[in-house]
Amino acid sequence: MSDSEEDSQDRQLKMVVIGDGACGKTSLVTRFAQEAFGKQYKQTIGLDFFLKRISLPGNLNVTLQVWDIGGQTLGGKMLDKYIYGAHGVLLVYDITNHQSFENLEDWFSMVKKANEESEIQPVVSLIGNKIDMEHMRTVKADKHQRFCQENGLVSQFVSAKTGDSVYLCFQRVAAEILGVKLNKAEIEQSQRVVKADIVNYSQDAAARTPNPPRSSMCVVQ
Ligand code: G3D
Ligand code: MG
Repeated sequence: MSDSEEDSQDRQLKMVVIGDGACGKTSLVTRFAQEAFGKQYKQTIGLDFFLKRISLPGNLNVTLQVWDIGGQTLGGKMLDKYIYGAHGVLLVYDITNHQSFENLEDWFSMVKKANEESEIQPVVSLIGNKIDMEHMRTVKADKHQRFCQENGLVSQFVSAKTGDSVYLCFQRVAAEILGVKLNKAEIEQSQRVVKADIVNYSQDAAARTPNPPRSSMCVVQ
């Protein structure tokens, strides 16, 4: 069976990456596209998305259709169309840029509005990018966690620069969409660029801890 025939049998999920300019969206999707895990990466010339096949527990393969919104800003005319029908939305901000965090309310409202008439309600994940710049952090982790809890978002921290947790971040959103649980071993494998121990924060622990370690994550259902 050829690759393309195999691909067509996979479940395909639309994932849209949004957030302020310069928060690292293009870096994130480029890093993900280049990860050695999936050989099936194909650049779709002339379109704004690429396809990448990933694996989930239980030998489940899914093809992600990843959309980078490019230079579009809040209020951009085409944005609704990009977001419409997304299964997953990665809401990205830069942990060293407070304004990019403040604008999340508006980005999130846009997601809700764009999907008002859609049958699909996307899984939305809040992505704090640039954790390699922890020393320049201006958005406290507890603010991030609170925003997740208030809005039911999947909380994640990544570095598009080092690759830290990038594959995992897409994998987690896909798993959440399909109702698949990732176990600790799978999370560790996906997070293999991180040398430090992985701390898995429960929602409560994260809420009580003002500054959880940078590799911590919690999934807010
Ligand atoms: P955008 O697509 O959201 O507009 P880009 O953002 O991916 O173009 O990234 C904007 C700038 O942030 C780029 O720097 C890029 O290298 C940097 N960047 C992206 N992700 C990270 C990260 O995780 N860590 C660090 N330290 N920098 C990051 P330049 O200088 O090229 O404009
Ligand atoms: Mg960009």
